[in-house]
Amino acid sequence: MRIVVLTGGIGGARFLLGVRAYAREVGAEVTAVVNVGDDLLLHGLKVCPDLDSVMYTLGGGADPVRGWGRVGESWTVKQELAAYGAEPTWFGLGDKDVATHLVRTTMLNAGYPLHAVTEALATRWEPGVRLLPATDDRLETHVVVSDGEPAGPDGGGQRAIHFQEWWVRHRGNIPTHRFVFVGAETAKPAPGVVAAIAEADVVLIAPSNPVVSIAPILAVPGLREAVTDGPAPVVGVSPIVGGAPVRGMADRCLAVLGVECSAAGVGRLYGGRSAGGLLDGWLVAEEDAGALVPEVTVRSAPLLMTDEAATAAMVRAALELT
Ligand code: GDP
Ligand code: FO1
Ligand code: CA
Repeated sequence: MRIVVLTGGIGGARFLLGVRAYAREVGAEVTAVVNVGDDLLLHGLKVCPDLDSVMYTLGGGADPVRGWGRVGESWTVKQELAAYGAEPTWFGLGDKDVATHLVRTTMLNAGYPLHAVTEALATRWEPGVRLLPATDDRLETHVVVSDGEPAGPDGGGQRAIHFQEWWVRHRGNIPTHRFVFVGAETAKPAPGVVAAIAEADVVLIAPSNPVVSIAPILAVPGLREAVTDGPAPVVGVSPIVGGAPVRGMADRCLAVLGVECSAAGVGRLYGGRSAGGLLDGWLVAEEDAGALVPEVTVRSAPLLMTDEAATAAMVRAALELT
């Protein structure tokens, strides 16, 4: 059996722990297609938060409290950069984490594409899952916000900032108009992505942020079509439980789109595959049983990823929808 998972960072990484546990039980192969929209260049280094969250989590090296970065981290580099007044001071790279970005950036500068660099980094972490970036090309999520100036005839009064600035610096507490996936139009799926989807027995949409984790993956031309026109059933797992994201910023992101923060709201945003959308099946939490998504089979199960066994049970319930 071959399982493809479309995934963001922290939520997706936790889900993948359950997918991997299930896959080990039944002898399945897992490919994770990971969002790169959060990526940024910082102090000359290429940082890929979602790829790193997945790699560190599956490799046993993630900080379980923060969810991002390395466990047992120290912050000397961050403090030294601050002492130089080097901007941005609102985004911190841990010392251990910096080593990952140094190796990645060196390989990228030497001409290796991101998927090859990701594979090389993963040889150390042995995630037990094939990790593929959605694209090797630059694709960054930017956020159009009000700049505090009065709107002019040129439609002024707005500016676009990087997703990390919107989230980490402003915590999303800034008048926000829309999300833009810069570079998406010309991006190509990374080698292996379309083939993995075409050969999959099932495509799972992780309970990741639909707006800034899953949407930028699907914005890569050809990738969405590979999923919607492919042979494999597509089952999504709701990231919203009882009307709230368990953690993270999905509520703020959905509000920007005017989408209700509910399991039904996200299910309808994805839409039914037979109605031009994405999903054949949609797994919601027990408290959200009764959520209706036109043209989609909806079932409920406990959806809190409290531990690997509970998460593997979620995966089993999702696969029962196929
Ligand atoms: P990020 O890239 O680090 O923001 O991580 P993802 O996009 O992969 O996942 C973030 C989302 O995971 C959050 O917005 C939550 O809605 C969701 N999430 C976190 N924990 C849980 C959980 O225990 N159960 C479910 N169903 N969703 C969760
Ligand atoms: N999140 C923060 O809230 N503050 C930080 O300083 C920060 C640094 C950071 C460095 C590397 C990395 O991989 C992730 C980092 N994150 C930080 C998390 C990140 O901003 C977001 O949670 C994700 O991009 C959302 O998926
Ligand atoms: Ca993310």
